[in-house]
Amino acid sequence: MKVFIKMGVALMLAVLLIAGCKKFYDPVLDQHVYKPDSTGTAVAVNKRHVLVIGIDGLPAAALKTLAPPNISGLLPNAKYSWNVALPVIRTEKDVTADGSLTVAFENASGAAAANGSSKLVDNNVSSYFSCGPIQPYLPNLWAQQEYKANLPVVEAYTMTSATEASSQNWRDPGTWTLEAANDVNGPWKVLDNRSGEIFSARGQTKRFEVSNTTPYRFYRLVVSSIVAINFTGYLQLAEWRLVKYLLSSGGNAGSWAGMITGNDISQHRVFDSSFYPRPVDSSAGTPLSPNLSALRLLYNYKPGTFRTAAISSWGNLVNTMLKDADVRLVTGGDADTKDQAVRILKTDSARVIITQFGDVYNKGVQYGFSNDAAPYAEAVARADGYIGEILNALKSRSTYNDEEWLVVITTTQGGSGVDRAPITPGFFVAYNPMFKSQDLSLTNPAINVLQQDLTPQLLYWMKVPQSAAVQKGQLWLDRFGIEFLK
Ligand SMILES: [Ca+2]
Repeated sequence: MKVFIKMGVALMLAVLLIAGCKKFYDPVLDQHVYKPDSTGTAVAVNKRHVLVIGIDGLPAAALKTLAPPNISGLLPNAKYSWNVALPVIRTEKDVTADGSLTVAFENASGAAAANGSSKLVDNNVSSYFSCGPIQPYLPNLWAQQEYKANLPVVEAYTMTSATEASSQNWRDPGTWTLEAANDVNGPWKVLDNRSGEIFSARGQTKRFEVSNTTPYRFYRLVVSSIVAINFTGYLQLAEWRLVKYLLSSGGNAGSWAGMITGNDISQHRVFDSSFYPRPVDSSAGTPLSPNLSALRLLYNYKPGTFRTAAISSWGNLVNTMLKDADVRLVTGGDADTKDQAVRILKTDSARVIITQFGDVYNKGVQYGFSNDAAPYAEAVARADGYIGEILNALKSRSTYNDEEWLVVITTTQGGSGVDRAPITPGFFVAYNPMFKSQDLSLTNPAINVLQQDLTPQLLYWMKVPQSAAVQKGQLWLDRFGIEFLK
């Protein structure tokens, strides 16, 4: 009996294995079809193609509510996700210069004097503010920064002791609070409370992190004593600086860099449309490593094998991020991008085509990234119409029936994706007529699709090996044989 059960199990496993293999080697989806050439020798005919359509600034929520016919029409034959998380990186910005300083007690010679209050925020640790005698102002001796626009969420601050040597540390602040308010008359919220602080050196910078998630108009450093016990002569301080943190996806540029490099922003570090990776708050950028590019990998794999095209009105995207494309078209706008994509599909032999549309994002910035705003919804519908025209051009190719196209439609992000602006999930739709419709976030185990997954899917489809440099994106199209095909 046991033997029969074992045989039965083995048979079932064999059937499953054969079923899996059959699909994995499905000739319809195989890359090479062998056809005889003029001498009768069988040669491989490469059928695989990829079309990427990126619509900047279209969050999944807006797409789902609007349900434009062309993108939605792909879903019955698509692997898709409505939950494409956007990689963000935490950076910081010194916002001291954005505020205007006032002090409770000015230097006797005025704010602009050698030791006036302007020296407290001049970003020079060698210059210092000095005032005194401070006795009448204690314990409410304060310096205040006011922000009239772009109210910052201050989450850290620094203080630098004065360089003046003769008084040693007697005149350094020893006990203070950092307080915040939206009205100069209060109420003031205490963000940080320090006592018994000692600056052990002249010109020493101390940094303090505070727990704050609220933007405030006023930030106030309230000094209640200086280091010298019972010494109420002079206060001296070289710098007081306010810092906010940024959660940045790098905006559209960071998103595209993620898609094309297969890396997240912590690696590619592209924060703006220069497409130069950079340390934050530094203009000293150097070009992105050329090896961090799906197009470069295609180009290097077998020169001449993969003709590629990049089409967008965003000049820097085409000429920097997508510079390895054989055909680079900087268009006059989205309508032109659509026309050029249609033309390329009809007349060119490009096997990987990447297009970008920017109007949806532009309308989002102007009216909000929601279909409640008519101009935004109209822009989404217009982009969807362009996609319809491009797909029609694709399907009317004379060679279409002998080709295998992976069509990817995706987005950058909802919201600007910079600073603390809300960043909402994007979508990723990978279409081929043979695909079984699947919401990837609902598979078991669920696939957490990321923007940088574009590169591994693209290279896999074109049968080009991944490189070590392109490593953060996850490959999931290779699960074809088991569950992905119709
Ligand atoms: Ca200074």
